[in-house]
Amino acid sequence: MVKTNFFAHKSFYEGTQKTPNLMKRIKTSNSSLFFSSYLFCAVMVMISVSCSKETTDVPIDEEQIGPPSEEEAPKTGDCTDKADYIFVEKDGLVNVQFEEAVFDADWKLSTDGDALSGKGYMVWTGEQSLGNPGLGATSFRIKIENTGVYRFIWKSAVKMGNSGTDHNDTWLRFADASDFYGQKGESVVYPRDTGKTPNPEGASKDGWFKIYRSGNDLDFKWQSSTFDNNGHDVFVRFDQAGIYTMEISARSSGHGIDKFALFNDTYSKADIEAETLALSAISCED
Ligand SMILES: [Ca+2]
Repeated sequence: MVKTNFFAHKSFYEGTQKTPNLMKRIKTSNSSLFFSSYLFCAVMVMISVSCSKETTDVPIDEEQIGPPSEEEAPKTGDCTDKADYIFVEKDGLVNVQFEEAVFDADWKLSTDGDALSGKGYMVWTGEQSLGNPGLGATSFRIKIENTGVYRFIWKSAVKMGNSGTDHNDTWLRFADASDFYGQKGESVVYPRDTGKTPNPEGASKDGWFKIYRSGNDLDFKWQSSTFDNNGHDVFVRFDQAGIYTMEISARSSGHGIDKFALFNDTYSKADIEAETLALSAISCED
């Protein structure tokens, strides 16, 4: 556009060799047109730059990528790094999105299906570690105000194969809690290598329980058992208020975990399954 106008004005100037006054008027007129032309083009360029700036500099809202989040945990303090997260128990409940921790690269955040919540679920895609806990380990710090016994439960799914008895478990440990055990009626079992007995049938080592889900309904459900073929519910006791560490590590590939909860007898399993309770607040200050 600039080039076209420039040559159009040049040819007009070259074709007028009449009198000096006429030349002056023509030159003045030509200069004026020339200036107007540049001004017009400069304005057009500015508008163009302005327009392209508006379309390219709009920040992309990361929250809009993927499925919408059902709920957000409230955060207190300068809380941007997951490594600093402390989940704060309130009124006898710890309610946490499992993906809110720092994970090994072989734990993949996934969002397929309808039953997940939060930003998705974590699924182990690395090697299986059926006999040895510790592979792909991560932890959640939990601040307990109300001491006592809490039941532990997570919401998990079999995301590989079509059998409810494979790809259905992950290791769990509460090493600094006052107690960590499985219970079914009068039967109470403790993890192996803690010095406490009896121990459950099936895998257990170094204070870790194998925590499994059962049944051939493979999609996400709230169920956590230990002790093979004799499912014991899982409990943790905290005698002192303070910050405790919950550890998990990979056992079966293809086991997906969406959320977990610890709850005292104020709540029932049905309350947790309803998923209407608020997520635990996240603090980043000890
Ligand atoms: Ca989740």
